[in-house]
Amino acid sequence: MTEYLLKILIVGDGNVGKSSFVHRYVSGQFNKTYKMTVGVDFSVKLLHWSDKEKVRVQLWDIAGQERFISMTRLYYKGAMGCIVMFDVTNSTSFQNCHYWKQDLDNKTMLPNGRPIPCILLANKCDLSQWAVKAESIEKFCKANGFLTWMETSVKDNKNVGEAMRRLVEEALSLESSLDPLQAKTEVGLQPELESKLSSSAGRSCC
Ligand SMILES: Nc1nc2c(ncn2[C@@H]2O[C@H](COP(=O)(O)OP(=O)(O)OP(=O)(O)O)[C@@H](O)[C@H]2O)c(=O)[nH]1
Ligand SMILES: [Mg+2]
Repeated sequence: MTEYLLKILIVGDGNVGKSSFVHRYVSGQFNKTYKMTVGVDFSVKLLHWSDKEKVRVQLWDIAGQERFISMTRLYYKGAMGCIVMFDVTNSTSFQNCHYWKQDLDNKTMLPNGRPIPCILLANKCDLSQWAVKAESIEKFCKANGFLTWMETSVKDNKNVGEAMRRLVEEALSLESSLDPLQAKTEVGLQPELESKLSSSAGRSCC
């Protein structure tokens, strides 16, 4: 059995639903109340990807409030994929996805020098007051090198698993085309990191 470790980032403005997304993906639950992330939260989900492969998805849920943004370089290191999220009822959070994508591309890359694969998520699609048109999202997605975009509702559990599946698939395909030794080696967590990780709800470390 080969086990892959994939570090996935979740970025975007504050209050767009990043922590809710991670919570839904890892524990299947949704919480209505907003609890601001401070620094970064960690979660892990173990996927039985195939008969021969397990994937340990390590989710780095990065605080979106402006005061935490100076730390991002530290958090991005070693990531193999990213979700950039905005809230469809908040046009500023959509416009700021440009900033988030640039921040990622400027501060991190894959071992082969290419940008890390990113999916753009239009969250809170259950709400009726959309402030962003689907055509604008499509255009923005193509112009900024995203793999794809999807509308999600963490509240209604729409496209949460699908988005993650697409991203993990892409990250795995890149990894195996890079360095077979690196890709096929069984990987463990760094001990100091492992102590900070929880298997369900994340915990702040900074
Ligand atoms: N209607 C609706 N509300 C949502 C959805 N996803 C998240 N929310 C709500 O949006 C609020 C913010 O969610 P969080 O997940 O804490 O936001 P965040 O992006 O992690 O914010 P920061 O930690 O500040 O960066 C919470 O009150 C959630 O219940 C959704 O799909 N639909
Ligand atoms: Mg959060």
